[in-house]
Amino acid sequence: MKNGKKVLVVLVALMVLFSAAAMAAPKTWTVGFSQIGTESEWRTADTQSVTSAIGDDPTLVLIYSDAQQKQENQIKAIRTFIARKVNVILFTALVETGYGPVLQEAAKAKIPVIMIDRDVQKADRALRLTIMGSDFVKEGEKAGTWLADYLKKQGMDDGSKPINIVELQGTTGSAPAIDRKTGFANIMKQHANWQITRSQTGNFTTSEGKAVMEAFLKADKTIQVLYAHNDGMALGAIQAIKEAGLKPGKDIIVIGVDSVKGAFQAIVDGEMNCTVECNPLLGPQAVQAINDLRAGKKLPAKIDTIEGVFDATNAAAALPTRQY
Ligand code: GZL
Repeated sequence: MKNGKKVLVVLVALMVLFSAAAMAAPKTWTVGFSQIGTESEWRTADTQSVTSAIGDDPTLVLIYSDAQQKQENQIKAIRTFIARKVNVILFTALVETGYGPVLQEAAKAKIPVIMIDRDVQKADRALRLTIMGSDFVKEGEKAGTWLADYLKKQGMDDGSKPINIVELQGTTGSAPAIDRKTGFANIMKQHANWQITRSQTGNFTTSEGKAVMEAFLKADKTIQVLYAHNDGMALGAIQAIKEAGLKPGKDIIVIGVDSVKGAFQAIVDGEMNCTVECNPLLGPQAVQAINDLRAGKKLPAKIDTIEGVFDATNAAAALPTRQY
């Protein structure tokens, strides 16, 4: 074969190879991620997991927004993502309501929305593709079930004497606050002598959890149990209980949700009794969902995370391997 022809054959072969490679390699996608803030250790771990998982994928470009716990900032960020024509929006809803119009705008712009952690209200769920995260109702039920078992083992509940419970709620209107309250109430239905005598939001922060518990303790000297919708508020309440001259974990049973390291340490120190796990490490699942979307796959309506319950029987063994 003449040299000229050989060169032509090689060139054509190279062009075919490159075009095949180009076809196979996923197109670079831009991801708009609207996170709600930095209110808790849980949130910090969640943000770190999602942003590093996206950062580790060379075919994904991240535009990140921290709403600083303000819904209007989230709505502005999503509008910016739409204006910048991102390929997909990742979004944690600060509260359940108020996102319908901006989700309509994303749908109109044909930009898919994947919810992580907290979902929007039922009426708006047709506007987003899926929700990945925990079952907050189950978390509340796990907290109530653990308490029933513990009270029984301690011989503290004969089924008739009142059990005085106070509750530190999460951010008012948020999915975890609504659902963790519902889940715990589901278990309370089996215990007519249990009473939630005081219930107030501590907004998922340690400082507000401490302040509200201080007020509870001033008003009520007969508190037996604290159910906090996250460990951050429980840890703040533990400070308030100690400053009131009481022993957290003994004089008052302390239950939290999240399973952050601080809760494990408090359990090991005997100052907390139980934490229900809520896994923030959603990054790998988020990137998997984006890649499935890019490959044209249909996403499931809900992508669940696996979680446990920790107390004095298993916290010390688990603490060394905890990632958040
Ligand atoms: C739950 C998450 C909650 C955590 C809190 O998935 O939305 O928000 O339980 C965090 O610690 O502030």
